[in-house]
Parts: sequence; C-alpha cells; structure tokens
Amino acid sequence: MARMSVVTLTHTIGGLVQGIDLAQPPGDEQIAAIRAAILRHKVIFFEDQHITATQQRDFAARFGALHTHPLYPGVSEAPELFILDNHAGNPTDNDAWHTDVTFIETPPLGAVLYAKLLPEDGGDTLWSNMQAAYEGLSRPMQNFLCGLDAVHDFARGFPAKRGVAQAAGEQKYAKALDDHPPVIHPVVRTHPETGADGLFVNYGFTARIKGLKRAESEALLTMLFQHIQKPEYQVRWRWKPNSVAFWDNRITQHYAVNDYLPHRRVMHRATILGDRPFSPLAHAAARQASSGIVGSKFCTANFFFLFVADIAPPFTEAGKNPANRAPKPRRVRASCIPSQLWGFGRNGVSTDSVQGEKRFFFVKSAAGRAGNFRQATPRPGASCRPERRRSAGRAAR
Ligand SMILES: O=C(O)CCC(=O)C(=O)O
Ligand SMILES: [Fe+2]
Repeated sequence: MARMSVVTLTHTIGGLVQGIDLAQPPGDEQIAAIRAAILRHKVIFFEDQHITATQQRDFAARFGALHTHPLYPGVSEAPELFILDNHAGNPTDNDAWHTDVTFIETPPLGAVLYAKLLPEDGGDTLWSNMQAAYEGLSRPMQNFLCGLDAVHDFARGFPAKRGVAQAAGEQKYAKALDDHPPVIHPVVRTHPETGADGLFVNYGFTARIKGLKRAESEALLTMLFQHIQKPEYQVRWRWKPNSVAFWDNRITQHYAVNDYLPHRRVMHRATILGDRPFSPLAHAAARQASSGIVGSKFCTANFFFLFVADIAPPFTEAGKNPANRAPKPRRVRASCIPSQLWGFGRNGVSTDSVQGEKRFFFVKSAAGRAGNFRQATPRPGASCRPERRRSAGRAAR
C-alpha cells in the first residue's frame, strides 16, 4: 500500500492527502495518520475516491459516533449521511460562514463531505482557520473574549422560511425545533486534542453573547463574523468529481459558494460528534487543579471554591450500577479559581480531554452557595493564557 503523504495547500489551513484509497477500509495506522493530518491542516482533501455511502459512513465512524441531522434528508443506504442536492429549485443555504451543528451541547468533531455530482464550474467551498483568526486579534480583545459565553440557536440557523426547513415539512421541523433549545458555548474554545485556542462563534448559529447588552453583543459579533473572513485564514477548495473533504469542525468555519445555478450540485455529508467545548480559562484551571496546586484559602468574591475529585467508575454510570450509586471520591482537592470559569459544563461536569481523563468539578461559591458561576465577571486584566506559546496557526503575513 502506498504511503500516505500530505501536500500543504496554504501556510494556514488545508492539506491534500495522497496515497490513500478510502474504498479500502483504512487500518489503525492510517486512521492515526489521517487524524494527525486533520489536527495539523484543519481541513484535508482526498481526490479520486470511489466509495459507497456505507463506506463513507464507516470511514467517518472510525473517528467517533455519527450525528444524524434533524432536517436534511438522509441517504437511504446510510441514513446518518445526508444529501445536499442543490439546483435552481433548491439553491444552497450554506452560502454563509458557519461551523456545523453548534446548536447542540456537543458540536461535531468534524465532517466528511463527498462530491457526488458537480457543476462544470463553480461550487467551491472555503474553510477558515479559527485558531489563526483568534491569534489575529489583539491581546486585550483575546482576553476579553475568553471570559465570554455565547448562545447558539438552531432557530437562527434554520428559520422556518429556510429551504431545508420547508423541504423537511411542518412536522419534522416542529420536532427539530422542540428538540433543540438554545445552548451555551464559550466564545473562545480550547481544542481538546491540540490545546490550541480558537474563536467559536459563527454567523450561522450564534445568536448573542451572554451578559452583554444587545447592541454590544451585536457589534462584537458583527466584528468577529467579519474578522474570520480574512483571506489570510482561508483555503478555497475547487471540487473535482469524487473528491472528499474532511474538516475539523472544532477549529474551522466554512462557506459554500453559490455561483453555479441553474446547474446541479450533489454532496453527501457524514458528521462526527465531538465533545463539549471548554474555554481556555476552564482548561487552565483544570490543569492547575489536576496538578495538585491548592490556591489561597481566602477566596474573594471574585473567586469560587473548586473541589476536584477523581471518581471511579465514571459518575455518569453511577446511577446505572447499584454498586456505584453513591460514588466515593478517591481523591479530593480544593482550590480557589477565578470566577470567570463559567466554561465548565452543565451540572459541574467537565471532561479534560487533553489529559484523556474524566474529572468532575463541583463548584461552590466562597459564600457557600452553589455557584452561579456562569455569570461571574472576569477580573480586569485577567488573561486567557498567562504564558504565550508560539503557534502554528498564525496567518501568513
Ligand atoms: O456544500 C458544501 O460545499 C458545504 C456544505 C456545508 O456547509 C456542509 O456540508 O456542512
Ligand atoms: Fe456546513
């Protein structure tokens, strides 16, 4: 079997993978190489791939559980895949910058998109690198953003009048709306595998920034939505029949160019579920807590008391197994943490994926009340990352 290699497409984002035939189920080593390529290039492309819907599904499933879209029509042989069939009667509605499916608690890790039928020209797709976009902001802006949360709303991305909502029919749409209340994600997300920070708000689904006045939120989001469109952060992919794109949805946004009507363009997408986004502040505190550093005993109003417990077996299974109904912490540590740590998951449960361990955070305010910690305001001058690392995500000058 040929060795896999990757041609860099831009300094910032995009790699063309060679030496892989996706019709031959890749072995563990190839999957690891593909994963590494995605982490490095953020979106990778494969050309001249002849795969069935089930092969596409099975390939994507090597990277995680698959998400079934609540609105788009599925492929009959593999209903987890959905069909984008665009033509004069159904123009694309993906001609806006977005990160996929951020309207759920655990937005996709990535997606595998396969070109089934292409117009003779046009129909390119652009991806933008959110690590580079974040690093392209000033340090004070970065520090401001990393203490914020945003509301992501299915109804913003899929209003009733949107083509896909209409095509889904009233009943399916009403159920999808009901099943997807707005969710909260940090504005800056630490990548769970690389540890890189990236912007995690998108025009498609981000409705507002929590805690800001409406005009402030709109102004800030408008600035960010514009900022991520800088060509320096992008790659533009010109599709050929049977090409595949595989992107890391945790650190990119994309845009489908709508310039080929009245011609037809058909794509199949497999979507791989990811984990709950966490902010750089939450991550820094998790690392500090897990390294056993105990903070000041005198928590101020701006700090909360943090207990970190390593529990075996996992808390989520405790209810199922009678032996584990009252899980006992093996180790409990306590620390004061900055109050802006509202990036922790709901119910005080967070996954520190970088360390590959599950940790559970029980957060109580210094005053002894269960923390309303999501609304705490950042300390002036608080910093996302006390010590800066040089990053591979920086845009070319
Ligand atoms: O059609 C495309 O090129 C991209 C569509 C899209 O946004 C997606 O598949 O997530
Ligand atoms: Fe998309």
